[in-house]
Amino acid sequence: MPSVLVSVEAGVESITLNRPEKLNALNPEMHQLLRAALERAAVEPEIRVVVLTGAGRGFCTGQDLAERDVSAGAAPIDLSVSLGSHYNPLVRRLRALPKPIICAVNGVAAGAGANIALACDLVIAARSASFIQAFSKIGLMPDAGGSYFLPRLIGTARAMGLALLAEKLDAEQAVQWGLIWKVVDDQQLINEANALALKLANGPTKGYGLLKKAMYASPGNSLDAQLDLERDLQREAGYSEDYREGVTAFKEKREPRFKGK
Ligand code: LHQ
Repeated sequence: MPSVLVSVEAGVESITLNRPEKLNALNPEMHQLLRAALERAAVEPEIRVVVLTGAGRGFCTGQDLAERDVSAGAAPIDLSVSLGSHYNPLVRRLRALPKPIICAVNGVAAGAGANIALACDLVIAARSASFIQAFSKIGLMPDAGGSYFLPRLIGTARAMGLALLAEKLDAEQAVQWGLIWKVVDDQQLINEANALALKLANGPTKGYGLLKKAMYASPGNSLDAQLDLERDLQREAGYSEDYREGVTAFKEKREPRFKGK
């Protein structure tokens, strides 16, 4: 079985990390397959939403630690190499994808695995899932965007607590803190993720891409800059077929039939 499973149906690309016996810890092959699936989602118009999840009892526990030779005689490892070649491009790809990405966190999300989830647009989690900024347990600091996402999502006090203590944050608490969108019963996770995905797959894809740009530019912008950006992006949205359809449907008192263009 491939270590990342990919399927496309009804406008939804489903990506499943598939190394359950290692809680989907990431190795170079998985990075390559994951990135290829996301590149495909970026270019294929029939894909209008992505769902990312994990097989088994874990979502993803970050870097595969078994791959690192840290024995006394081994040469020091330059971790910036794998961040530069794998993790940073992955997080950038997730954020810049002009289509919504739902992360269905099926179990523990640790280290870079937690932060890959946070890089997605809509995070829903099974009630038994948890998030661990595990880095400090192995002498590292949050990466894969963690030091960016956490303070912005939950504030510096909570971000520092999670990063320093590396304690498990359960899914319920993650929702209460505003780290993720929703928690659902374990058996409902995939149904719920697919229902959200289908809804988004029939939505105004182009508009979704534009709103992602605006939302993710916001933390680094002044109000003035953000207003200018909204003006420019809304111009683009206003030129879309889906805007015409949306307004027409409103006037005709019916549901819109968006084409994603
Ligand atoms: C694993 C892993 C794993 C290998 C579970 N690797 N095998 C990015 C790029 C560049 C440089 C460095 O850093 C990074 C960022 C990172 O992501 S660093 C890695 C951060 N992740 C961690 O430190 C998490 C390590 N895992 C854990 O602490 C535990 O597995 C948790 C607390 C997540 C779950 O504990 P349990 O439920 O007790 O499961 P387990 O520990 O028994 O794991 C099950 C198996 O999965 C086990 O294998 P085994 O052959 O003994 O059954 C683990 O060794 C394996 N596994 N995570 N990251």
